[in-house]
Amino acid sequence: MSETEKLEKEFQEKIDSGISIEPKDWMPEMYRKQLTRMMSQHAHSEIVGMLPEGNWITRAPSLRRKVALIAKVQDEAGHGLYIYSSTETLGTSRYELIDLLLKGKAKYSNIFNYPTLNWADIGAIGWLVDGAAIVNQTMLAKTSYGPYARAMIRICKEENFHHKQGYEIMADMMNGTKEQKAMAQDAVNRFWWPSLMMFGPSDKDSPHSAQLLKWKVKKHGNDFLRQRFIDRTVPQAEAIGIKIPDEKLKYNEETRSYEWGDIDWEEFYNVIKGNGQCNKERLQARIDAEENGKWVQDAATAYSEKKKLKKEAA
Ligand code: BYC
Repeated sequence: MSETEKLEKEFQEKIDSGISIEPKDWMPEMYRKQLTRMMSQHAHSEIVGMLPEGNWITRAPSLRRKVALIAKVQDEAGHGLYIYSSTETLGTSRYELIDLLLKGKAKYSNIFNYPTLNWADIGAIGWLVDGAAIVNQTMLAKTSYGPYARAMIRICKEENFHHKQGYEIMADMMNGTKEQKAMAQDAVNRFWWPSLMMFGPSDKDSPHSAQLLKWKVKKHGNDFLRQRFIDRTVPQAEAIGIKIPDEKLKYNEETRSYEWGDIDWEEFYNVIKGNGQCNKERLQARIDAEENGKWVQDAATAYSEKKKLKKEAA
């Protein structure tokens, strides 16, 4: 057995016995690479995810809703920063990762390439998108890489607030006028299927799942988590009178789980390749933010360099 094979064997044994992998531990280059890919995509999703919701801060229907939305958007920025920091422990700086995003070479969640057309969309995002994120991230809070798992624990707590405020918006609208009910239903009609796509392709079409499951980066496959989300969400929809836009949706008494329809995978791949409704707009917003904020970065760098020189001269 070669030295690398021995290290790989010990690494897998550590994972199998539930010991966390920490930044200074030996790890296969592929583990590092896969985690960097997945975590940076996640960090980018948090940052890009601020855009569709940030759009509605000035138009929130009450002060209470405005405060909650500002806090939520701010939380997403924090999530992005935790995850960029955790990704840096694998050896790639956030500047390199952000550069790839701005050059259109990095992925982020499909869901943020859909427009937010009215206030009900903010409710639907909190309820469905954060709901899907919680199902996925509760699993990731037990992932094998320590810094990612620890970031997820805090993030999940905050996502729970987001989910509740989203569901409350939907419940209030479903208790409102005929027009408000129609708006809430329309938002769910548009966001339901893209939310199911957030879990990624079906296991049989997921190139990364098998290895990530072996390394316990993922604790469950994409299909299992998607089903868990559906089983949790459908009763919530029924409780407030929302109809899930799926003619095939049916409760199966034997499996105690819902049967459901077909995802339009062509739409999914089209969106993640950059051809969704808002991909160009989202990327341009991040490029503008980077360019407009550059003077702040330059000023902070100049200040720290001046301070360093002063210290050296003293
Ligand atoms: N969107 O082999 P697969 C949030 C890509 S933010 C875009 O299954 P994997 C929130 C995938 O990257 C939520 N691309 O991959 C924020 C791969 O492409 P590459 C973000 C997707 O990694 C603000 C290819 O398809 N959460 O909650 O095993 C406000 C094949 O896929 C997507 C995370 O990022 C997608 N949905 O599994 C509110 C969680 N799905 O890299 C809320 C962390 C797949 O080969 N990530 N692709 O070019 C994960 O759990 C996993 O990476 C995924 C995909 C389940 C997403």
